[in-house]
Amino acid sequence: MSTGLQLWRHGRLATMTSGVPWGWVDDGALLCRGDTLAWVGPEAELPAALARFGTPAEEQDLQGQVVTPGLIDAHTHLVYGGHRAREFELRLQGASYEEIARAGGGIRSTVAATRAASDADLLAGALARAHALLGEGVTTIEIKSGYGLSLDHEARCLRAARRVGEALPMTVRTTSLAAHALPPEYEGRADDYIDAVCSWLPQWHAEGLVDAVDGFCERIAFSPAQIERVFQAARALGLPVKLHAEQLSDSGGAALAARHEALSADHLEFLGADGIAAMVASGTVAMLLPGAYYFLRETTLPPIAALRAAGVPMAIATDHNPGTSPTLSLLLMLNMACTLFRLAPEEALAGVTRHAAQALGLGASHGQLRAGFRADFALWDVDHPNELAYRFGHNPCHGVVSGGQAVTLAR
Ligand code: DI6
Ligand code: FE
Repeated sequence: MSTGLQLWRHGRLATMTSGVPWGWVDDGALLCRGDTLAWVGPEAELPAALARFGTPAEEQDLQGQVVTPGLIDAHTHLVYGGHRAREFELRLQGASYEEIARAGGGIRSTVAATRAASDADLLAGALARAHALLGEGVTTIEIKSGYGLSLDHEARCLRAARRVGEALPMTVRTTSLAAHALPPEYEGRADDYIDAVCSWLPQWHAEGLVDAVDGFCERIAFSPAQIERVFQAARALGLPVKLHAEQLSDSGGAALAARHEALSADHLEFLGADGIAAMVASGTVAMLLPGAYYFLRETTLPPIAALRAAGVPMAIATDHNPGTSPTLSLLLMLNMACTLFRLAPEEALAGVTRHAAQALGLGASHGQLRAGFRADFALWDVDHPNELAYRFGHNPCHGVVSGGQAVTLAR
């Protein structure tokens, strides 16, 4: 009788479990049962493992390829209509992101394009973007809404996000970011809009569309008091929260997020010592988004050394969105996290595996090659995992396994 076990042998494994650097196993094997890793360890211990688990139905020789956990992009805005190449031109001519936003462009222009897009177009755009990420070994993504900004349009975006997870071999976590910007019909009535968001949340939740709730706490978006109300509504539904905090100024957003036991506080260029202390106390992950830092030509760096010294886990994501980070390369973000933010390559890889999983509340099931975790992994044509952060504009992903199933990568 088939054991249903699949064995992958002779890999060089960056398991990304904590302990040894990279969680390194020089000649290792992965034993999968269904979508889960039943056992991971050195070849020398494989006979004992097989005596325990039985003979595998299938066996593959990885021939020394480097294996990492499937990568995790834990902060994306993948569902939207249109793009903002014209706004990019305006910024190159001297207009600032904030000026464009205040003049009704920026996020609002994407809201108009998103509302005008059909469900099919929204899904097609999101699928194409998610597919590009998958080709770089990304097996888990977070997708935020935030360009619909009404009961119906936000629901359409969240449904598209859910459908990405059904159509592709990826784990998708959805996040409601209705508190992203003020829609034009609420001009001058931000508090009324926040009331509306709080009343819509239970409806999206009842439809199973929301895994977490986010907000944009910034002088061009919502105040800490307004975000607090959204968080209260989220937590009343048992939903975890996260926050775009301290991206353009220090508004105390990280401390507010930490008070609500946020999974992550994101951006953090203007994070101060109080915010760091609050994040330590609540176990909130620092989500670093070097693509937005680069594309907005920010000059204030997030306080990496202080976060590291305080032991705050650091995650890295694309922040893919049409305004401030139109990238679809998580590998490029690894490079930028090292070159721009001075992370070590191993910290960067932990930022898109173990710590990214933690930022999604998936720290006990995703982001490490470890027994009991999901059998998501990526195979790389590199000598060492530090090359993933070293090269840029280059994709050495050679294979992807998601939930124990090999994924066919279109090239
Ligand atoms: N911060 C960002 O970088 C994105 N959203 C946010 O709150 C930008 C969104 C956009 O400009 O479309
Ligand atoms: Fe974002």
